[in-house]
Amino acid sequence: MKTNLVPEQLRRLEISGRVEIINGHGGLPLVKIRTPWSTAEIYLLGAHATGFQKNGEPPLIFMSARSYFAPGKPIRGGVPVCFPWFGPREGGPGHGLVRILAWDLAETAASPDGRVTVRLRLPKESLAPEWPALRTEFILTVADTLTMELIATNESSDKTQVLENCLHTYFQVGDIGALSLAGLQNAPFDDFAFGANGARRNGDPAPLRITQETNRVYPDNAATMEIRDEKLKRTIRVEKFNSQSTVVWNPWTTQKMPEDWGQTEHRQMVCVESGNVKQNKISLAPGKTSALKVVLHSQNF
Ligand code: TA6
Repeated sequence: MKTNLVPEQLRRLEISGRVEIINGHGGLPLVKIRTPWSTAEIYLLGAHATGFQKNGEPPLIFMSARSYFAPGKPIRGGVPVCFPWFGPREGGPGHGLVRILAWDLAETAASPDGRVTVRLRLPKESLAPEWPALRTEFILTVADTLTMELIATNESSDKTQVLENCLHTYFQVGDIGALSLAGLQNAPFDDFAFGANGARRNGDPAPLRITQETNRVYPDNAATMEIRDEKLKRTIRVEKFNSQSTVVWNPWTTQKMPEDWGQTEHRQMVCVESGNVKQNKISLAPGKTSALKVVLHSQNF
């Protein structure tokens, strides 16, 4: 008897030619999506998108070759969903709980033009008791762009919940030395590289180039970012909604990294992360909803 069958309650959400559900790395349930423009994939563990690629283009999303794929462990690369906190926390996993929890696949849909939407829901009370009655969903819409939405509703009757959210996207690049990042010129940022402990710095007038360990949180910033890759000859546009924080990160060779990271992988990636973190954290009143949305576009040149 094959033991690695996909459970029936998942199989029934498959859509012929559009949505297939398989056991991915580590035997973890993986939703594979195909559209007329692109392919994508997302693990139920952490609602973690691990791939998006437009037909005829290199992958847009970076994945570490050394990533774990195991319950309770974070996937390295892709789009970590950071929630209900961002960054380190005494006694808790980095970047919150939801990235190491199993989400339910709530719905799949394909529109007549071929666009695919996949909705994942965090099992009820997964974040209790500290964050009770927080209905949390992640929606992935795949077409010639990739749209990701993290939606949290405070269903508590009387408790305001203080939250951070962030879609921590790892982008695949030709070489880190061939990049320039536009959209944050002159924007002040908090510097967390080389132990700078969040020192506030003035922004650079020119588009950002990554030439060393870079770990910057740009507060009060809703700007669209553009990643220009002179090696892959493409521009990636990171458009965001309901996000006041942008984080730019590359560990270079100096940030101490865990064993799920390859020594030279910093050359092929940059993180441009969109959310509401640190001074932009959210106070979600009873009955209110936060809806963080990121749309990824790419264009060859
Ligand atoms: O967003 C930048 C950052 O906070 C870095 O400090 C680095 O730790 C990165 O996130 C990766 O975090 P992770 O928990 O995925 O190892």
